[in-house]
Amino acid sequence: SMQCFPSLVLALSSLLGALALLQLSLYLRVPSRYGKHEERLCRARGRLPARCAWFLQELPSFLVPALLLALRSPPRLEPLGCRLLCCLFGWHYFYRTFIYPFFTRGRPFPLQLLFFGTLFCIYNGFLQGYYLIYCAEYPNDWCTDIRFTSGLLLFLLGMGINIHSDLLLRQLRKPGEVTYKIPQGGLFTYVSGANYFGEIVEWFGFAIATWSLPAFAFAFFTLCCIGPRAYHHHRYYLKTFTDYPKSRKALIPFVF
Ligand code: NDX
Repeated sequence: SMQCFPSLVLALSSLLGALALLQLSLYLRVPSRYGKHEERLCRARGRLPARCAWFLQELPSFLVPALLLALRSPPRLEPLGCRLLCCLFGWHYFYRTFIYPFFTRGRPFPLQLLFFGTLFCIYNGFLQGYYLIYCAEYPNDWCTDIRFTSGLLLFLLGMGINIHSDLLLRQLRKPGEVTYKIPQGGLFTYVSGANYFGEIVEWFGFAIATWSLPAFAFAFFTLCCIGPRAYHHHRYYLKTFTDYPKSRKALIPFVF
């Protein structure tokens, strides 16, 4: 059976942090080229229908931790804190892999980004799963620790916002439609990137609840990945719709 190598966790978390910075430098000025930012920037590129692409890309984030869990002998069931924390990551990726792709009305996704996205999900799924299943040690009363409870609350709040906002975006289109409209309702009343805001809150909540380096690295990566994208979405809307609500911010309600 596998064992915990703290230096491996440190190395992989640091690399994730470095990837986050790379991502920030790449995508602050130009958006990552999928969805509404694709057409202008790259026309002739292989694509896969959004449903297959999101399913394939996100699957490793669910499968890799599940495999690590299955491989562990004896299976780790204690303490309760650990078990719950593994479940949070699993819940999110169950939604993202087995529910979100089957309802999406997004446009076909570029193969090249799908390739990198899948690699990323294998990497991160391994890091988070390996840490929680083989390394993490929590005291038996971790469930009542303020970090666990406040982190869990943030996680659930963020996940709720993310899922609700994904739903609002989906309802902007009829099946088969690929046009862009002004998102309305929910947190979109305040920000253009409501789904991204939710996702970021969610992973910072997870980081606080697990109080772990890998989870903070992933929350930081998420911020650097979809934070700039929220800003580019916002600029796209302002340019495309003359009647776009002027008080709406890019990512953080009332702030930015
Ligand atoms: N997938 C996370 N980096 C990413 C895919 C891209 O889960 O090379 C990271 C994730 C990957 C990225 C992933 C990792 C880094 C990559 C990057 C590509 C390049 C980058 C690999 C894995 C890279 C280095 C250099 C480090 C190697 O047609 P459409 O698709 O635009 O339709 C959209 C629709 N919609 C509208 N419909 C009507 N009217 C409007 N106005 C509309 N606006 C949007 O709604 C979609 O069908 C849907 C959602 O669109 P959008 O653009 O708001 O969200 P999207 O970016 O597609 O994300 C979908 C969900 C969302 O909830 C988000 O929070 C979550 O996934 N997500 C996304 C990205 C990363 C991530 C979470 C995370 O880091 N946690």
